[in-house]
Amino acid sequence: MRSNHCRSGVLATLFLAFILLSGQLCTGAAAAVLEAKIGLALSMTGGAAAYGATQKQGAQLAVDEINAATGAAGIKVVPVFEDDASQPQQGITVFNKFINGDKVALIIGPTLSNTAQVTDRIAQQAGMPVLAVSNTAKGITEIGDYIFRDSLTEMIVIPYTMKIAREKLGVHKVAVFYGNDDAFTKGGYDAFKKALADAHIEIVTEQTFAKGDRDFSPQLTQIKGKNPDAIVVSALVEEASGIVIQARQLGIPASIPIIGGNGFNSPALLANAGEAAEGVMMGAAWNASSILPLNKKFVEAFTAKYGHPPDQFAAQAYAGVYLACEAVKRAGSATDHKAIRKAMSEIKDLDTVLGKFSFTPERDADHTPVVQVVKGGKFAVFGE
Ligand code: 1QQ
Repeated sequence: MRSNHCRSGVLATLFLAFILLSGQLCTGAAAAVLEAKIGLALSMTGGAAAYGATQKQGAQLAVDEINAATGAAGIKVVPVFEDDASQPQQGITVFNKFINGDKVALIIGPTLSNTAQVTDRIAQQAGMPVLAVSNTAKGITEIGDYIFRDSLTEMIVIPYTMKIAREKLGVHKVAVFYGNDDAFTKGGYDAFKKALADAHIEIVTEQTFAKGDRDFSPQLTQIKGKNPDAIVVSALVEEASGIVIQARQLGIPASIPIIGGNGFNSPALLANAGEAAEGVMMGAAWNASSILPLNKKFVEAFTAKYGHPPDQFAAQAYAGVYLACEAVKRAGSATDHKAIRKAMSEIKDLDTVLGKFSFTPERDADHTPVVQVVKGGKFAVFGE
């Protein structure tokens, strides 16, 4: 009788503990918080520093929001920011530190495709998931099944941009100007070339430049002599700014639009080129005016925190941190890279500032692009 009583007491206690524990697990309120170290390799210095600066701001905002809601989200993010210096060699150093030193759950970055094409091989070999938030060149996710991206590629954005240019601006013959020593600018050139052929737009001349060039007048003089309807440019923002300024200085009129790719989507273009940037068009993944409820909240919070509105790179980095946390949360582990990789690949229709987000089977982003145009010193949606 007594032992029975005792046993039922023990059972009742166990039952109560079970109820309490399962209640906690369901609400997540007092469940153990999963701490996820995320390595972010972003360009803080070098040619891509303008992109890296806003990427870091976007990522930090997401980290702050997620950590402020840790109780509900059940995850605490510990970001490890490192500068990849816009250089493949420094990218390798940073990736090795993340993999072997910090032992992060996954890596976000690096900023440039030119760096990613070497660093991502190291991550793939080590079985470390990577989420690119700004690589748009072909061949990045092809490196292997641990490599993902939320950045819309040039192969998706450029054809749409050229279709709009042809239909809305009557562009039938163009000059092509591109950097021939960078994975992104070369990839953008390939994307332009294919899109132009598909849209039956004639190329009247092809000109090239190299990273760090400052004088573009010889090539622009050639271009001017061919009298194109538009100039399509595949360049990172430093060189893009110089090209835009010098084209107008050489007397190529604003009625001949300059059309760029992803490299043009930085406010650095507006700051560097000023008045000369007016009317410049570029393919993009995102525009600040997107009316998605999450986006409005993001633009407001970002502007309040930093005193200026976000750009596309900030938006993609912000979305990237949320995607990364979702994968870690679903994997239920910050160290099981195989499980994190699998969880990432299974993300479907997640609400993000980029829209409802799913990865393609090739681990790329897939959503509607937008064509931006510089109007009154801002990136507006073309035609709106
Ligand atoms: C790339 C890019 C750059 C223009 C931005 C970081 O898209 O290198 O792939």
